[in-house]
Amino acid sequence: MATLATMETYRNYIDGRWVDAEGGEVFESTNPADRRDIVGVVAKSSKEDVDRAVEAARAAYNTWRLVPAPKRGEILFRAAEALVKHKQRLGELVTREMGKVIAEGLGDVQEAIDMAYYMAGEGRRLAGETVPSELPDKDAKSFRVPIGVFALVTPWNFPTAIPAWKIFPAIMAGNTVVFKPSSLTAVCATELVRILADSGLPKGVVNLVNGPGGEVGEYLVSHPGIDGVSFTGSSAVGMKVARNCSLHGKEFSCEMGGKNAIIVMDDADIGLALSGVLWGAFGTTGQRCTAASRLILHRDIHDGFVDRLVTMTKALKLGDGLKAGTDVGPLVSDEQLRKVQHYVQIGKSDGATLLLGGQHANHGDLAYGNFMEMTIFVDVRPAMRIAQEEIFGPVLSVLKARDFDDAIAIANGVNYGLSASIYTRDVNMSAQAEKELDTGIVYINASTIGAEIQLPFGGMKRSGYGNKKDAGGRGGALDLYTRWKVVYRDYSGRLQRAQID
Ligand code: UN1
Repeated sequence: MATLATMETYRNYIDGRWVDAEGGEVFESTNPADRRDIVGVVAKSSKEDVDRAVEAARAAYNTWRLVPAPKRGEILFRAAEALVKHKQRLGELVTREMGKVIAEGLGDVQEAIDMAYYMAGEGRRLAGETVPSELPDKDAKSFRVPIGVFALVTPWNFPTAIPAWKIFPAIMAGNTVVFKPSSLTAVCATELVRILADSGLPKGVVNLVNGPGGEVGEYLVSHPGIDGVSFTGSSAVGMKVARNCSLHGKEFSCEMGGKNAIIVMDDADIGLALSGVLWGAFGTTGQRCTAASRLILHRDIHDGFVDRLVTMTKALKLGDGLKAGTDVGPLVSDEQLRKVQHYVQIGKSDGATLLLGGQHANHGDLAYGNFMEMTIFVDVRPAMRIAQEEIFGPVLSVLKARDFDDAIAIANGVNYGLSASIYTRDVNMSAQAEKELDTGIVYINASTIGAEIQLPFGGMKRSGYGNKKDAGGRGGALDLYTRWKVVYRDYSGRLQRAQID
């Protein structure tokens, strides 16, 4: 276990240099599986640090936007190679700082690797259109241009993947960025930026400022030197960001929560559905915006399914994600633990039946961590708060549906719309579900989590503000980080009038 004396300080990265916060202040990032373990001491920034970072990004933008995109992509290719080389170390760091089990810590880094290779290649495409003109000797084309300086504000639940979703496409497209990660995973964020810095990125293209979201994050996103904001986090903060950006004409994308449902129909492969429910509800300790927090069971299979689910859930081992055999890690912080416990109380007082879990687990090895038992509520009605609000923990609300239409209505009857899933063997029913589920992502015979980076990621309704998705695919990240420019070139040497001649 590290002690403060041996501890490295994780500094800000501004204009190509690792620097302390102006005020010299620091904060600690701790291991959620054992709060005595300090993962790192991190620079605690203030407004002055943000000003310097924005200034550096503005200056770098003038030259970076003119670097040919394939050359920008080459730097990401080198970063991808470095991430592969350091995958094990970084994966362990993700687990130590955020708590997810090591297989998922490695998966987090793998998602960053995937995005790095994908965007490295995109540097050689970044395609626009060439279309025929309606007039002779005239050509017409469109191409993507960068937008300027982006503020990237990221959550703690994917400490390397979500920053990668945002930073890599933004810089490949020619923008420069100021990156403000969650303070809970500042060390992982710093390691990611180190890899980029060591991959030959010119100074000022990526700037990192660590510090409290309420102060540093808010100041950053409303800074007049910022042209666009990409935010992933809570709905309350996202709404504020969206309002502020609209007011000042900034590009923005806010990815927020979910209340994702898995529907299991009476004809489903029950074993397959059970494994998908366990993975979706308790993987990452329920701390994904795509987590399955509602299970909608066809009434004919409800009781048998719940029995098997409880038995399988009891067999999952809660513990330190770095230890072999652990299935589910801690919650990221004490604050999250309290929030999840509060929802358990709400569920009980709203009349749902607590079938399993519901307690803070603090016996033996778990004494110093933020561990929460895996929790299952049955007799949940659609209007209950535990069936409507995002809990972001290992709490599953089970609802009963009469038939397919009822199941779809329950699934859609929430303000969120990120991810949904249906288990059925009926091909027609799966096609209907695909059409009717009002979510950005639909899974058929698979859980609600595990989106891949080559397609857009984002939700409908309150799951996202801004008309752009911030990650994945050309319809996602590239649309957010670029604008279309159109050029008409008339080489006829005479006045030609479109729509008239
Ligand atoms: C998130 O929880 O914010 O689709 C992102 C998934 C992951 C990303 C989740 N690839 O579950």
